[in-house]
Amino acid sequence: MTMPQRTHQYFHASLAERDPLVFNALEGEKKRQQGQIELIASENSVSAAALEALGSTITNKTVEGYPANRFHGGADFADVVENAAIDRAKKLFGCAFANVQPHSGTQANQAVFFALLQPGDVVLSLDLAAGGHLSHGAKPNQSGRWFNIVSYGVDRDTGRINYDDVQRLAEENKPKLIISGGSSYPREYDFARMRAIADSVGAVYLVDMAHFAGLVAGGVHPSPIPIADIVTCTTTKTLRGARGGLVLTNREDLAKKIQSAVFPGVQGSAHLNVIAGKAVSLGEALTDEFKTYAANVKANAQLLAATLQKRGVAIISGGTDTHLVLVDVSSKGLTGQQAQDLLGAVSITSNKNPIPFDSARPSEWKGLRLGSSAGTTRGFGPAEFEAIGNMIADLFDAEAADTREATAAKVRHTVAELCKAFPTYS
Ligand code: DSN
Repeated sequence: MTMPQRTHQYFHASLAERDPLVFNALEGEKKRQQGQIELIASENSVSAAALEALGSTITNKTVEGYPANRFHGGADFADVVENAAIDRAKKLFGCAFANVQPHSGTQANQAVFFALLQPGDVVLSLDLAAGGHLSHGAKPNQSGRWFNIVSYGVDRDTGRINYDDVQRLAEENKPKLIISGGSSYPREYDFARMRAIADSVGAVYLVDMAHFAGLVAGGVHPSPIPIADIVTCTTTKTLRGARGGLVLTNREDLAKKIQSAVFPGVQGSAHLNVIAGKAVSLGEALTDEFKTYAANVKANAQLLAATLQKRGVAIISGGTDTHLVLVDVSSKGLTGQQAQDLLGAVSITSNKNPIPFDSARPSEWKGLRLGSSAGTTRGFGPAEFEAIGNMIADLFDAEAADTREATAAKVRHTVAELCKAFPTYS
């Protein structure tokens, strides 16, 4: 029996044949990634193996529930994949329980809120402008709408969290949940101090390690797992995995609540292709090669910060303990948007960011957030990161000196050479 032409097309025609618009956009994005230096701190590149898992036919499978306890039949391979992701996450982070279904870090946090809190409960978290995250209580987010958020910040002169202030706010407001973590705080958190503060007011302690999870996995950053009640993270960023979230804990009582908060609390069926991608990435993170990568990420970020500082560019908190460098570009007379545009014009990708005590208006933000993960994955080492720091400083200085065209042309050429010398996907 021959297959009807239409059915044959459906299962075999390539994306290029079937949907040139989407195909061309994806090819364009691949070339964009290849031809630019990625410095956005939340970005990275998954392996070709993880990419294959993400694009696999397991995307067709519907499952609700958890391995060996599904609502739908035909879940044997789904269980193999999800169990692999769970086992690898537990081994990698040394925890007793892992939920690998959250579609994102925000949904992982949403599940924690759903598991532990009632609307109106008090949550103490890092202020967005001081480096916090939207899902920890920012006004436009569900967390900020439904919960009573109290924010702690950083000291103006050090750029570091003032833990005495956190203690005071905890005593005054009696939060049910206290959170460490965020999107642009470049320093290590004092997990032990935060644990003591949480204990002193009977709060649950959550660490959102979205940004530095890969550094924890690689053994170059302290782990919050033995200290916090619950740890959430994304699987992207430093962990360089398929895009999604995890919830981890050692507390059996909380694990049960988390399990039903993720499904059926805030999510429906699992995205098995993403869970397969996460399983692959978590397996990769268990290797010695990953440990080397993680050490390099941190060293490269520190070198990038030091290079910029040497050139008179102010770095918030004076440096970094992670992959993330928060630059105060007002030290060179620029706004974050201007700096982002200057870099973007020479194919260096970054994002404007508020710095502590910054304006509420994004157009006035003074910060530029940089990260070393994607470049390190690509193979950039100390020489390349020093060159990147100097190119950025050259671009900033050229604005004041009015030599922007010549400088931009020179930098564009060097960026192209670097991208050619360190190729990504074929
Ligand atoms: N939280 C955003 C960031 O850090 O860029 C997205 O992951």
